[in-house]
Amino acid sequence: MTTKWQILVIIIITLAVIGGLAFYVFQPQLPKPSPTPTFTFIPTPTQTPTPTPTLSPTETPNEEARIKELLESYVRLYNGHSLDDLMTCFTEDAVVKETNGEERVWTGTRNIKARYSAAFKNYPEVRINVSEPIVHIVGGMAEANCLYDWITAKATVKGAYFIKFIKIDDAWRISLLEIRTSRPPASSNITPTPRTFDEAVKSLNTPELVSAFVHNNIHYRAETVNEYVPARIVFERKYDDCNGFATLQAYLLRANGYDAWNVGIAIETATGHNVCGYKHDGVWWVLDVEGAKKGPFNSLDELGDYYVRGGSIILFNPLDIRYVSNNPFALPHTVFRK
Ligand SMILES: [Ca+2]
Repeated sequence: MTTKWQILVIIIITLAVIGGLAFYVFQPQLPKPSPTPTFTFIPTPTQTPTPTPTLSPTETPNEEARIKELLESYVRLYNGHSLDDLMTCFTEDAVVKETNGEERVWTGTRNIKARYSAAFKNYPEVRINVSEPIVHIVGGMAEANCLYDWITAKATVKGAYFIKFIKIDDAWRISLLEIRTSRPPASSNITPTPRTFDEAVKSLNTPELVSAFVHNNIHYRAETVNEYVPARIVFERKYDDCNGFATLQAYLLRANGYDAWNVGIAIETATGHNVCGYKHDGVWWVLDVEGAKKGPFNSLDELGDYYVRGGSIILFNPLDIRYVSNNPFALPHTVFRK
């Protein structure tokens, strides 16, 4: 005999089962949790020693690397005050030149040794730092620009080296070491930092200002194709190779009344070079890559011979370089020397 209560309980249970089934069937599809990623421990492979490449006598190591090694040796020997070994970095007839205000020159290793000997005696703790070398190889010759710090117990002097190298008996040697100590431009204690090309043309109105600005703001970058670009592009992209440095510096000077040119020396050959050359008080001066000032030269021939003896000399008016060209001879130019 079933009571009312029993019927009620059966109904409740039945409803609960139906409700449960319905929920199971129609439950919202929740995204399945993604499985916890498992981390596999990968053991570090055992280091197999890289075999040192050995060069057969016919192979030549990268010349740029060899020049940088020579620079490193120079710094190490200088800092060790190893006078005799330091002299082996130079050619017998090398020249060391200080172009800090008045120019001072030491020619030949005997005089150069005396110079370094005096420096080591006067500053027993002196050492140097050399950084950011930019090497430019031209056949059996090479050039490098780099920054240096000359550090003594009392002060650090900052400056730049311009170095020329020649190869003797398959070894690179320093034939010229030009030491340029940073100092404020004569006309102003602060180098203007123009934001636009037009501002640059107005504010960079002396060779000293152009040199300082270029040294601090434009970087050397080698090119695989010989590309001449307008001065404005060099200014805006902040890099170029020698012809871009020549165009920008000559443009800034010419726009401020200087007789300034992009001087191409032996540019039809692989050993060609471009500099900004300007005539002032009857002599020629050069602003080279990174603003390095050189000179004076008594004539344009002498200037050209400094880089490539007897090489051709082509003059480009920097204001006439108005488009990008891979063929300099398609740009307006004057042949000064064939
Ligand atoms: Ca270029």
